[in-house]
Formats: sequence, C-alpha cells, structure tokens
Amino acid sequence: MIALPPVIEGYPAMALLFHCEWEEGEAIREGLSRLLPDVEFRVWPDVGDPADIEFAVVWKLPHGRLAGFPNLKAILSPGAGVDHLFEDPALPEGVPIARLIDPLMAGRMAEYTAALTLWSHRKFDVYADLQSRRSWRQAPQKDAGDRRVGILGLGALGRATTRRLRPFGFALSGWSRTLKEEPGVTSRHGDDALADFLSESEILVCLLPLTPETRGLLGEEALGRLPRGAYLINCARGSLVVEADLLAALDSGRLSGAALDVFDEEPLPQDNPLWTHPKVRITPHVSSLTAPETAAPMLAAQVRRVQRGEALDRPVDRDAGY
Ligand code: NDP
Ligand code: OXD
Repeated sequence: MIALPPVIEGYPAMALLFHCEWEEGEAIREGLSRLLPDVEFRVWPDVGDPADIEFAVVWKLPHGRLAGFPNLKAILSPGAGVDHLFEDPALPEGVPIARLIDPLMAGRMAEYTAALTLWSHRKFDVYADLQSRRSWRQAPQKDAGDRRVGILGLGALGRATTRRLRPFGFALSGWSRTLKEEPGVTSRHGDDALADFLSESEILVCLLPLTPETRGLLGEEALGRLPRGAYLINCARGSLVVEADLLAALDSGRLSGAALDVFDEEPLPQDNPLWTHPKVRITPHVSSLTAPETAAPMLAAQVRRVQRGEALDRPVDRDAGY
C-alpha cells in the first residue's frame, strides 16, 4: 500500500494536463486526481490557458504540443516507454521526464515472456499443427538446461524476465548497453557483443527501448545470426524489428516462429500478413498493461517531488533516449 502523498501547503494552484486514450486511461486519471485534490486537471484537448500547465501526464500527445506550455516542470509517461515523447521533434529542452518503473508491470511482463518461452520450448505450435491434422507424433524434446534464452535489454523488464525464467533451468543470456550483473545470466554488452549473443539465442526475447540506435535492430543481418529454428518474442516496440525481414526469416525456416505483442503500426492493419501467418502468435500490446492502482500513486509521488523542489525519481536519461 503506497501512502497518499501529502498536499503541499502554500503551493500555488497550477494545472496538470492529462492525455491517455487507453482502456485504463480514465482509471489512471481518476486515481491520480483523488491523490492530488489540490491540482487542477485539464484533459486534452481542453487545455485552457497553456501558461497554467505545470505537469503533463501524457501518452502520445500530438507532436509539437508540449512545446506550447511555458511553465512545464515535468513530463510523466503513464507507461514504461518514452519513445512517444522523444519522437516529438519539438520536445521541450530541459524539462525533466520520468516513466513508470513499476514492479507490478515487470511481473506482468515476466509472466508473459515466461509463458511464451515455455510455449516455444515445449513445442506447443508444433503440437497445435499436428492436432489440426489429427496426427499422433512425438517431437524430440530438449531439456531447459540445454536451451539458451537470450534477453535483449536487461532493464526493469528484462531483469524481471530472467528472474522468472531462472527456476525453469534455462541457460540465460542478456544484452545491454552497459555491463549488467545478474545472477545466473551470461551478460554481454555493447554493439561488439551483439553477434555472439544472437548466435547462441535459441529463444530471443526483445525488451529494448525504441531509440535511434535500436530502431530496425532486428533486421535481416541480426535475424540471420540466430540459430536455425530460433523463436522470437517481441514485447518491446514493433519498430525494433524489420517486418519484411521477419516474414522472410519465418518463411525460410531461420525462425521457427514468433510471438508478437507490438507492431510498427498499431492496431495492426487488417491486411498485414502477420495476422494469418501460421508461425505467428499475435497479442494486441497487452504483455504488460499499466495498472492504475500502482501507476496513480507513483505518478502522484512524482508530482509532489517536483512541488517540493526535488528532482524526479529515476528520471529518463535524455541523452540515451530511454
Ligand atoms: P529499461 O530502460 O529499464 O531497460 C532498457 C534496457 O535496454 C537496458 O538494459 C538498456 O541497457 C538496454 N538498451 C537500451 N539501448 C540499448 C542499446 N543501444 N544497446 C544495448 N542495450 C540497450 O526499460 P524497461 O525494461 O522498463 O522497458 C523496456 C521497453 O519495454 C520499454 O521501453 C517499452 O518500449 C517496452 N514496454 C512494452 C510494454 C508492452 O506492454 N508491450 C509494456 C512496458 C514496456 P543499460 O542497462 O545498459 O541501460
Ligand atoms: C509501455 C507500453 O511502454 O505500454 O508502458 O508499451
């Protein structure tokens, strides 16, 4: 139970701009406004006087709009990703940004990635296909200890995934920008280590942020380095993967399958061939939904920090872009 952040006495009433069109958006707004009774909420596009806006809790606000708030003190993402902010060419300089780093969300993500890892490891796609043909055939099965799972990104969500997978006994590797030490995980970092990391990852879980460095990272070359028959689980952002190269890798047998939760264009267009590809499992960006009950107190606590003149908790590194 997170304690209600106290009202800051004597703090001039300013406004918070809210924009989040998810199913949970309204619950997040309600929770947040209950925790911040002294803050006036303006819900996009009803901004009022732009000079009133001191805080922005926004997901995919139309680009260019944040630049129109001269008194903005903090930008808070109601999700874990901040690519939607950095893609705004007019993102105001010098305004601190924070995102959600929520253990509950990490647990949700770890549950999803573990489920799909086991799905691939225990060949449920193979058996679904055999069942559709009423075929009774036993496919060879490796032990988990002989199967290496590679996790791209050892941040909040990647580390939670390794911890959820460890008890199953998988061989685990992780790749990050800077060296990370995580028990039971062979840790690699930096561009020079990517090829070796990929070449041993029979199941590849993508949990990288989308930045100029990672956009299109999983294209023909990277997919071609995976062991033949590897399985891809992408829960990060669709644009990390080059969709045409993914389809080619699935069709050539380089990949045995893919579980995709995120796409270049969302919702996935009706005519996208991924919808009907026999080797692809699709979910509609649900691997780790924001939980209003934990998100609202975390966002409220960030607002209070700024009102007290303190820095945001774990601000986003604007230079790194995540
Ligand atoms: P973090 O920022 O905590 O972790 C990011 C990881 O990626 C870090 O280990 C970081 O390295 C690594 N990384 C970043 N850039 C590079 C690079 N160029 N080369 C190598 N490694 C790199 O993010 P989270 O774990 O919280 O979230 C990851 C992403 O998951 C989010 O950005 C979001 O896009 C996505 N997401 C998807 C959801 C869904 O429902 N589908 C829900 C929530 C998030 P280092 O440790 O060295 O900094
Ligand atoms: C997030 C997301 O970044 O939902 O939180 O993708």
